[in-house]
Amino acid sequence: MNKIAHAVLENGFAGPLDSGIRPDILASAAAKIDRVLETRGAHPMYRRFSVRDWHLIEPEILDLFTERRIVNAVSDVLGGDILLWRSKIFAKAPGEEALGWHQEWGPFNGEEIGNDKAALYPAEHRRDAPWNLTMWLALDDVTWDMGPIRFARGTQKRRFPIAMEPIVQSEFYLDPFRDISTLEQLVTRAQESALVLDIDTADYFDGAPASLTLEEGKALVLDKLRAERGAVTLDFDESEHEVVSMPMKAGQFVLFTERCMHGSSANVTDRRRLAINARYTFADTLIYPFRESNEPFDGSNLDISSHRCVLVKGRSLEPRNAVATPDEVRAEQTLG
Ligand SMILES: O=C(O)CCC(=O)C(=O)O
Repeated sequence: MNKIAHAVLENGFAGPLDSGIRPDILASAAAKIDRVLETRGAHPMYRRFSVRDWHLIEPEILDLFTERRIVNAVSDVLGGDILLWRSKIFAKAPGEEALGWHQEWGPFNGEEIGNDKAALYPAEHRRDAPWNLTMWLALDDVTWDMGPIRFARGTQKRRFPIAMEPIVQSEFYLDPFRDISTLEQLVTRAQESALVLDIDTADYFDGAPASLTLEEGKALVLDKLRAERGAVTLDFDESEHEVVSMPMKAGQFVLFTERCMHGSSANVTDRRRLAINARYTFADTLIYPFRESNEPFDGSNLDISSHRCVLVKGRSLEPRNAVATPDEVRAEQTLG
C-alpha cells in the first residue's frame, strides 16, 4: 500500500501535501471566493446563497480540484475511477470561534442542520469502508493561531454518537451576527438566507414592526432559530486523543476521511483564513439518489436537480449519476 493510503487508513488523514498550484492561480481562485462571500448573492445553480459547489460555476475553482498532484493523491486512496461530487468554501473570519468536533460517517445526510437525507449510496461491496475522501486546500498561509483544521488521530475507526439539539448548541453553529452592525444588514442577510448556513431565514422578518432595534432583531432571529436542530457530538473528549492541528502554507492540502473526528480551532488573529474543500468518491457510488424525484432537495436544503459530478479520473461507473468531464464543465462555463 502506498504512503498516502496507509496514512489515511491508519490516522484518518494524510498531509500537509504540496499541490504545486501556482500562487497566481491560487490568488485568482481566492479572489473569486472573496467575491462570493462579499456579495452573498444567489448561487446560479442553487438560486440562493451557498458556499457549495462553486467549482461548477467558476473555472478557476474547478482548476484547483483537477490539479494533477491532487488527483494523483486522491487516486492513491480511491483508485482509478473517481468523481468529484461536492465542494465547500471554509472561510474563517478574524476572531471567529472554533468549529466543533464532528465526524461524517459517509451518507452526508445533512445532520449538521437536523436533516436525514443520504446524498451518497456506496456500491454494495464498499459498505464496510469509507467511500468519501475529502481534500482540504489552504488558500491563505494558515498559522497556528488562525484556526487550522485539526484531527483526532485514529478516530475514523470508531463512530461517536450524536444527538440532535437546538441548532445554536450544535458543533457547526457560528455567530450569525459577527459582522452585522445595523438592523438593515441583519434583515437583508436574513432575507438572503445567508445568516446561518443552509437555514432558510427568508421570512424571519415578515410582519415585524418597522420600529425594531438591532438588538430586538437579533432576539427575533434567535427566537425563530429555536425551532431548528443540529448535530452535537457525544462522548468525545479531546484530551483523551492525540489532536493534530495542521497549519499550512497556501497551496498545501490535506486528504482525510470524514469519519476521522475533525474540526478547527478559533482564529485569534486579525486575518481571515480561507480554505476550500473538495469531496471525491468512487465512480460506482450513487450520488443524490433522489435526484429524479419530485423533491430534489438534499440534506442542506439545496435543489440539486442541475448538479453534476465531475469525472476527474477514469470511467463513470454508475449510469444513474449525472456526470460531466472537466472539459465539458469548462465548455459550459465559457458559454456562461
Ligand atoms: O475548515 C474548517 O474549519 C473545517 C473543515 C471541515 O470540517 C471539512 O472540510 O469537512
